[in-house]
Amino acid sequence: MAWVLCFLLLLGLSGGPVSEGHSVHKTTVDTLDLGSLPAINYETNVHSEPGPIEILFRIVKAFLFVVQPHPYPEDLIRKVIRLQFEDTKSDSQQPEHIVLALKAAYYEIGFIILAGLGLLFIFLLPLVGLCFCMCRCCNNCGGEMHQRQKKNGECRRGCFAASLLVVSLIMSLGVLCAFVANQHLTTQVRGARRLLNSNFKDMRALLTDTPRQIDYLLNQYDAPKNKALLDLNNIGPLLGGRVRNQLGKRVLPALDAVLTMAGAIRETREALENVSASLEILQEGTTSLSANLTDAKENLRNTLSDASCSMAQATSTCNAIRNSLNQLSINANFSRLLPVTSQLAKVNEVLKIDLTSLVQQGYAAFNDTPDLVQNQTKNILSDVKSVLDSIGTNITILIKKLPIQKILTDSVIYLTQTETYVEEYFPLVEQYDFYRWLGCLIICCLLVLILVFYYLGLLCGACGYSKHTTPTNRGCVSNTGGNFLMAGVGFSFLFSWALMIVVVFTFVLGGNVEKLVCEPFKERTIFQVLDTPYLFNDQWSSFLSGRLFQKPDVNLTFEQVYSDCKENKGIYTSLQLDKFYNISNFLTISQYTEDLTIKFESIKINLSSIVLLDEVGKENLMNFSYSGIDGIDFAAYLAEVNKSITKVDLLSFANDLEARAEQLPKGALENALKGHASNIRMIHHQHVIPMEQEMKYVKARSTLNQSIRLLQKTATELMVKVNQVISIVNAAQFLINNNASSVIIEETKKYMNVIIGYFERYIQWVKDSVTMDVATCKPLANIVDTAVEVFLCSYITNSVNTFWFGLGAATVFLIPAIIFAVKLSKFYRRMDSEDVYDDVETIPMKNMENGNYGYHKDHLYGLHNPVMTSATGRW
Ligand SMILES: *[C@@H]1O[C@H](CO)[C@@H](O)[C@H](O)[C@H]1NC(C)=O
Ligand SMILES: *[C@@H]1O[C@H](CO)[C@@H](O)[C@H](O)[C@H]1NC(C)=O
Ligand SMILES: *[C@@H]1O[C@H](CO)[C@@H](O)[C@H](O)[C@H]1NC(C)=O
Ligand SMILES: *[C@@H]1O[C@H](CO)[C@@H](O)[C@H](O)[C@H]1NC(C)=O
Ligand SMILES: *[C@@H]1O[C@H](CO)[C@@H](O)[C@H](O)[C@H]1NC(C)=O
Ligand SMILES: *[C@@H]1O[C@H](CO)[C@@H](O)[C@H](O)[C@H]1NC(C)=O
Ligand SMILES: *[C@@H]1O[C@H](CO)[C@@H](O)[C@H](O)[C@H]1NC(C)=O
Ligand SMILES: *[C@@H]1O[C@H](CO)[C@@H](O)[C@H](O)[C@H]1NC(C)=O
Ligand SMILES: *[C@@H]1O[C@H](CO)[C@@H](O)[C@H](O)[C@H]1NC(C)=O
Ligand SMILES: CC(=O)N[C@H]1CO[C@H](CO)[C@@H](O)[C@@H]1O
Repeated sequence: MAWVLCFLLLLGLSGGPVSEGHSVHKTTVDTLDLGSLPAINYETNVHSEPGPIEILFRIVKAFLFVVQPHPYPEDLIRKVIRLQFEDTKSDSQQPEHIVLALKAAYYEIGFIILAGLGLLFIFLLPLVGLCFCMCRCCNNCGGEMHQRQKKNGECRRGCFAASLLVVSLIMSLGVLCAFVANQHLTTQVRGARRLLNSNFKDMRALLTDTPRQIDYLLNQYDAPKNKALLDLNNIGPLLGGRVRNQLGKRVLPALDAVLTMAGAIRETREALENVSASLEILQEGTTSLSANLTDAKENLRNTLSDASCSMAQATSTCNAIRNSLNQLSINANFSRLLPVTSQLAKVNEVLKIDLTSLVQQGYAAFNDTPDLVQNQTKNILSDVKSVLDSIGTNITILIKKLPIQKILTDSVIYLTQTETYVEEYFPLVEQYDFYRWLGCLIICCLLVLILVFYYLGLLCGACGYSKHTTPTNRGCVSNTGGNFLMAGVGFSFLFSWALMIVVVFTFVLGGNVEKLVCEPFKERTIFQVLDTPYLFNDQWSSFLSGRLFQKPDVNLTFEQVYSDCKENKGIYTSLQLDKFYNISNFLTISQYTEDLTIKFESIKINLSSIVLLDEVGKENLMNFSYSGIDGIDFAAYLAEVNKSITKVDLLSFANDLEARAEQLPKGALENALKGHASNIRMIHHQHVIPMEQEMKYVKARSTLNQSIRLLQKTATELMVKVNQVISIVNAAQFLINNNASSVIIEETKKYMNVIIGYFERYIQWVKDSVTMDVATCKPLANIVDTAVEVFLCSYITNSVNTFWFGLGAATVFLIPAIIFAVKLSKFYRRMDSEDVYDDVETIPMKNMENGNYGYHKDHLYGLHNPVMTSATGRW
């Protein structure tokens, strides 16, 4: 009991902090490896294997069930125990006592009857023996050495011999049974030391390993602490990274927009350049075409002003030609378009500032958030670390304050004392067991002696028997046999009462122990009695907790403790230590959490140093929007590009001209017109075809078209876009400067919860370990099992019960053995006289009732029976 108490103290004080249900980030916390608590290895295996003798045990148990079939009298035993512990106040309880005694007597009726019979045996048998002896001494009761011949003499003799043999055999079995039981107990007692030592070893393991387990629990504090420190050292990536990710949701799109805008600026410049270049090419092409066409037109006009055109047949044709002259001109006049040089110059000015690199700086600054956080939390970190150290120190101090060492030393001393005690007294026990063994052996030997007489008697009687001898002239062997039988009878009378005393004593004792302790222990009903409230102490509802903890109102039952320990649960659970030293109260992390929270809340992170886009960048953007590309006459450009090169197809114009010339009278005019037609065809081939088909021009047109459209698109939303981008950037910057704190607070909380989660996990683990795994109390159950089930029941009670069973059977059968032996000896022993036959062949004469009528004096035969004079001969 003392060491149980030690464990309670030890465990109750080994507390730590406890949590209040923070949201724990499982994934992170699960990486916290706390290892597994080193289990205590117990080696005791309380399991007695009696071997073949088990059959005897069962027979005895069956016999006991017949003797005492009542169920376990819980109420009766409660009342008896209560009486024991109550002050014997008054006589007013006398009737109650009587009722109780009657109930007990009723319960014990089987034992009482058998014990009564045993007592009867004890008192009557010596008395009967005495009477019988005296009776025989007076030559009565078969004491006279005369045998009456009877018709069925042979048959009776055979019957008696057989009966005696059977009875002797039964008795032999009984003796054997007693002998085996006696031997079994001694063997078991010799083997008990190993079981005892194993129990001691387990107890020692429990005592020495429990502090180790608790040390392990405490040392594992390093695991969450190191994990927390690691997280604290990585506060930049962990906390800063989270903050960056959160802010990034708004900051990165802003920077991306600026970057896009920078790209748009470069694109604009390219488009402007494309426009300029293409325009130049096209202008060049059209200018020379225009000049040639103008020349051609002038020449044609000069020709038409010739006199021959005023002739009648030619006038209409000439007029028609003159009217069509206007068509001989370029259609797409690129010289009409305003060039984009000023815009290009402005955009080039804008591009002198590298907006892209400014944006990259913004990205870089923003991505440095973790470093910034790391730099700005340096002081806090050391504070938090010191709090963690302080928690660890506090726990250690708490543990150091525990009187564990002293308690354990005490327990060990107690254990050592007990062990020494056992060491010292076990030889004594063995010695006493040897005396007991010797005593029982002697008792068995008494019976064996009697049996030997009987067996010898039977043997000699059987050997010495001859059909033809008359009782008076039976052989020496036969006579000796008879005497042996009588000797057996004598010893039976001598020893039987002593044997019966042993039997009755062991029967009442062993039987009751079996019925009142062993059986109910096996069925656990005995616990129901032991756990009855107020049984042993009328102030204590629970004796166990009252005794152990002075807190009797806690429902601690023997049964629960025993079965919990048998399942090898922790002592904390088995003894319901939570009712006395609630580990949850010690393991409260909330105070530490508070300190940590304060420290974390004081974290101030100022991200103002992050500049996403400086003023130059913004002005640059604005300058771009002022670049004037929205002033370009896109419609004019598009119109010119869409136009055909010339107003009419020059080839068909030339053909028309030739056809008209044909209508004119043959002459110089016709020839001149035909020459103009071929000149126009040449212009077509020289200029129009290249402009239509040459790559340079085709590309220039398409580039112009494409670039102008792009510029047009850019120009339409230029102001809006630039303003949008600038406002997005400003908003993001504002977020960083002002509202980042809310993000930071939120993320700090999450970060802190992760760290606190480590400790919660640790504490939960400590609690679980303490309730389930620390100081598993199997040895306590083992000790009870060893003491009650093995030593008391299996070893002692079973052996004792088997002993009295065998001995009792043998002793009881002494009575029939005596009767048969006495009867049988008559047939073996040589008689002094015998019935006289008138004729051997005829029926013998009736025996005379008295006198020596019909006797033949032995001297008539010249023989003297020496046994007659001996003491045994008179039995
Ligand atoms: C400029 O001209 C080149 C070559 O024709 C072309 O590949 C490019 O796409 C044009 N750029 C723009 C912005 O129109
Ligand atoms: C083309 O446009 C320019 C400028 O407006 C003008 O001077 C020239 O005469 C035009 N040429 C033609 C053929 O219309
Ligand atoms: C952090 O501090 C170190 C030294 O004080 C400095 O070199 C580094 O530039 C700082 N980083 C940031 C992001 O402020
Ligand atoms: C450690 O214990 C001391 C004294 O009990 C107390 O003042 C201190 O706050 C404790 N530290 C922590 C972190 O709880
Ligand atoms: C103990 O058990 C009894 C009933 O068995 C109950 O009335 C009582 O409240 C229990 N006490 C405690 C402390 O659990
Ligand atoms: C132990 O303490 C915890 C919290 O303090 C409580 O929830 C629990 O019920 C207590 N257990 C007992 C048996 O008092
Ligand atoms: C952040 O620091 C700047 C100077 O670096 C300061 O002007 C500003 O007020 C600070 N912001 C906060 C919220 O402390
Ligand atoms: C913007 O334009 C103004 C006037 O054209 C000029 O003075 C200024 O330097 C430009 N700023 C930037 C950043 O290009
Ligand atoms: C280009 O010319 C086609 C006909 O040749 C006309 O349908 C189209 O509308 C013109 N496009 C523009 C932009 O003038
Ligand atoms: C066909 C034609 O007249 N082509 C002339 C166009 O103008 C250039 C010079 O301006 C002359 O070299 C071509 O012969």
